[in-house]
This record gives sequence, structure tokens and C-alpha cells, in this order.
Amino acid sequence: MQELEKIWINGDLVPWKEAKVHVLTHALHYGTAIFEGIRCYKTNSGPAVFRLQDHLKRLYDSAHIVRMAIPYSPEELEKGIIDTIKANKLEECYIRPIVFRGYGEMGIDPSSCGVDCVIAVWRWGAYMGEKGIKEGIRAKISSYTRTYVNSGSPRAKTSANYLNSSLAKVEAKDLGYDEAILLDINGFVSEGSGENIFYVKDGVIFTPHPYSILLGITRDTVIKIARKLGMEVKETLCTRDDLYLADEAFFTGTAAEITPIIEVDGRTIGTGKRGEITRLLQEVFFRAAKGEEPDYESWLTKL
Ligand code: PPE
Repeated sequence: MQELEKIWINGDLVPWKEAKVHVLTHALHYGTAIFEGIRCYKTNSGPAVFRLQDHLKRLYDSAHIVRMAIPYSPEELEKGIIDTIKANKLEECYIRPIVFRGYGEMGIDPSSCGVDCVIAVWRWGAYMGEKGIKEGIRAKISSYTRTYVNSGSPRAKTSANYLNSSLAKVEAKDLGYDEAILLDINGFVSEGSGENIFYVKDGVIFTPHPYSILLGITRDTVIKIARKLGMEVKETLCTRDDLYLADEAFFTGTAAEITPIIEVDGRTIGTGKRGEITRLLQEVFFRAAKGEEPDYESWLTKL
């Protein structure tokens, strides 16, 4: 990983190399952490963070679900994020705030451990490569079931959820695919290891209902853009057969942005190339993120 200059820890910007925690940090042992992934894009009027307020809202929602009180106000974290981007002199970056149970007593009960807060930023290009964004990627239905609402919390962005994601991702890559698609406990499509999923059939856009997924901010962005373009979007139950027979499919995520899916389990999706609706959504999405769509200006927090 390319080292930059500073990382924000509990209110202070410390040198990158010194941004460390104790090996008995509770979160390291028990996964008691929540985090966010946010992007800052270069615009004509300088760097701008995309949907910052929505990401902060989700961080506090995650904290509420896992009963971890964040020791900073949203305004303090917003300032911390902006200060961290500036301290690293970046025009475009990925932003990772993480809130976690720190060093205190060992044992599953986290209540005697304090809550620490870190904000790191780094350069992150296309998540599944530039080729992936333009030409699409190949995905595999995972043998792992998505963490469901009574075994974890798909709605909270917890570190613990990412063991499930990591197992699925490694399996998919071992089998020669780029990404995994996880089914929920009832066998319906939920999401990718780090993305939400959409498909297009006969001009209508479908995406899994909100119950077994992380409620992605890019998912919401795509739904809003598509509806504004006059397209129909349905949040519903989706099966693997729906994906196999789709005209187009794509992943959405802060890291993945909008990544076309051209194959699922050896079945070609549509023409096997990025679909037209996917391409149009990508175009408007990137224009909005880069400040070129006046209708979506309110999504940008300029530095
Ligand atoms: N589902 C999962 C499981 C997920 O991890 C993400 C984001 C999404 C959906 C999309 O959410 P949103 O970013 O709000 O549109 N995954 C983050 C982590 C990626 C990583 O490798 O780390 C991300 O994209 O930032």
C-alpha cells in the first residue's frame, strides 16, 4: 500500500507510520468495529466528497445497531475527514473512517473497552480495474450465504460482516472469477462481497429488496439517477435465474462505483458486453460525482 502523510486518530493527525493500535485491541480479536467507505472526486471547483452526509448518517446508524457510542459529533467527523484529505494533499481519494472497541479488557463483552476512531485516506483507482469498469467482470454465485439479520446485521457496516465477504471473495477468485454474488438465507440474491447488485430486463431495472443487504449509497444514487432519467426501478426478490436471463447486470459500491457484470456462473449476461443502460448510468454517475451535473450538486461537499 502506498504510504501517505497523515492519519487522523481520536482527533489528532499523526504521521502515517505512527498510526498504530495495541495488539490486544478488542476489535482485532472480536470484530467489534464499524466503518465507512467514501470517495472524494476531483471536480472543476476542487476536491469534493461524494454524499458525505449520507455516509456519516450510515456510520451513526451502524453504531446505533451495534450499541457503540461514537465519541465525536458528525460535525467533528466531517471536519476530521476534510482535514485528513487536506493533510495528505489529495485531489481524489478513498476515505475510510473506522470506529472500534479499543484496548481494555479481553473477553467478548466489549463494555469495558473504550471506543476509538480513525480516519484514513488513500489513492484507490477502479476497484476491479479500469478494464472491469469498461468491459465488465465475471461473477460467481458463492457457496457462502450472506450474513442475515439474525446472525449479524447486514444493514450495519461492521468489520465482522467482512469475514463472510472475504470468504466469498477468495472462493470466487480461486475459481477464476472476479467477484462473488452471495444469496441470502432464503436463497434469493443479496449482494456482492463489497457491492450491491442490479440487473436489467426488458428495460426495467431490478435490485434486491433492502432486507439482506447493506443499504448502499451508490445503490441509492443509481436508483435516483435512473428514476430521474425516466426508467423504472424495482426493489424486489431476485433469483439467480433472474441474473442468468438478464439483459444487463452491474455491481454498485463506493469502491466498485458502477461495474458491469458480463457473466454469472458461466452464463453470458445479455450480449456479454457492457449494456447500454449500464453505460448511461455510469456516465451520469461519474458526471454527478465530478460536479458536472447541476441536478446533483447537493451530493457534493467541496473542500
Ligand atoms: N454491500 C457491501 C457488502 C459492501 O461492502 C458495500 C460497500 C456495498 C454493498 C455498497 O455500499 P456503498 O459503498 O454505500 O454504495 N463496500 C465498501 C468496501 C469495499 C472494500 O473492499 O473495502 C466500499 O465500496 O467502500
